[in-house]
Amino acid sequence: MNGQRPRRGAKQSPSKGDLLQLYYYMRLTREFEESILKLYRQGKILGGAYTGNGNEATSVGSAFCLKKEDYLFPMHRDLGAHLVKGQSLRNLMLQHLARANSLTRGRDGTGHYADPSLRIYGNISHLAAMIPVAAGVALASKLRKEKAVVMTYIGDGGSNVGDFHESLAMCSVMRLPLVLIIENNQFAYSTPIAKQFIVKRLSDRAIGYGIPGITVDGTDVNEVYAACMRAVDHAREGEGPTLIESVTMRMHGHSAHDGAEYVPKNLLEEWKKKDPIARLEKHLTEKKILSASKKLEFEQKISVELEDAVQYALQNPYPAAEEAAVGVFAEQLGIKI
Ligand SMILES: Cc1ncc(C[n+]2csc(CCOP(=O)(O)OP(=O)(O)O)c2C)c(N)n1
Repeated sequence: MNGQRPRRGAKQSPSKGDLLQLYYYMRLTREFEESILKLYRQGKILGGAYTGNGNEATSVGSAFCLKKEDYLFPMHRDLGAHLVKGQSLRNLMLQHLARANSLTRGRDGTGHYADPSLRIYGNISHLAAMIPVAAGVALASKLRKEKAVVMTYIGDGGSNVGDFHESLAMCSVMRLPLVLIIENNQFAYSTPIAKQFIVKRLSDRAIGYGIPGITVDGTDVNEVYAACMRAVDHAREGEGPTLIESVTMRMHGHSAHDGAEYVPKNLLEEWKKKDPIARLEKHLTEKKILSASKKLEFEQKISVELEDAVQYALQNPYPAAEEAAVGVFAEQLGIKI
């Protein structure tokens, strides 16, 4: 813990029921992504396919701390956060398969989809450009006295972009309800962290803004949950932002096209031993929270849900060619310039 301390008081360890839910969502996230990779290799996904393999405890454990009225701004590896915030598998599958009735009406595959009805807002491709938008929503939440918290994410690479710092400067001074999570997954595309920064912990950057900063083991969902719960509570009580660094490993390439030959094999082997799902499963089994029959029940449920989502999405058409410019030009939106 660096800088200021966030307030105590929030429930900082998940209940048994919460732990089972976290396990379910982490497995659902991984298996959804596996099916996306399969569809990509079959040539059914036309753009990129990004996975958060290794990052499930972070994306799921963080979003799990939010309430319905809170705002979520996920990055490209945070599919688990979409699911926890209430997005359906069918919608996510339609989106990845770029179908006409998807969230972006088939204009985009992965990455830039939003669902304002769930208070999930879209990832902006330019790294860190989403943080000022999240900061703006946090300001709106404060001005409207909503008591709603804004949670957003950035990669280790993206945390070097100016927008990251400018947003933290503003949020700290205005005590805006923002929780900013750096997903330090060791690589920004092919650039290892040793070539990106020389601070030991990226959460040390919080000191410069006088806000709480904490680094957590991103393979341990209990740690992620505890840190995020405190940060969310701190923000909701009007105490301002928190910076959380979650240390994980990007177990796949940058995107499905990237074989990641530049990642040393022994590094991957080392991190594989800390797999967040296997780790939680071991914990839950040892504590007798997860029985063999419950595990089987989850496996069957996930398999049925995924099959339904894939079949449903594949049955839906791509958008018509003449739709391409709809919603792009002001006149079509009825806006007079
Ligand atoms: C400002 C900016 N620079 C470069 C890129 C190209 N780019 C897209 S993703 C990426 C790597 C991002 O690494 P990191 O922020 O660590 O997140 P990760 O993909 O590892 O989760 C790069 C360089 C971009 N989208 N925006």
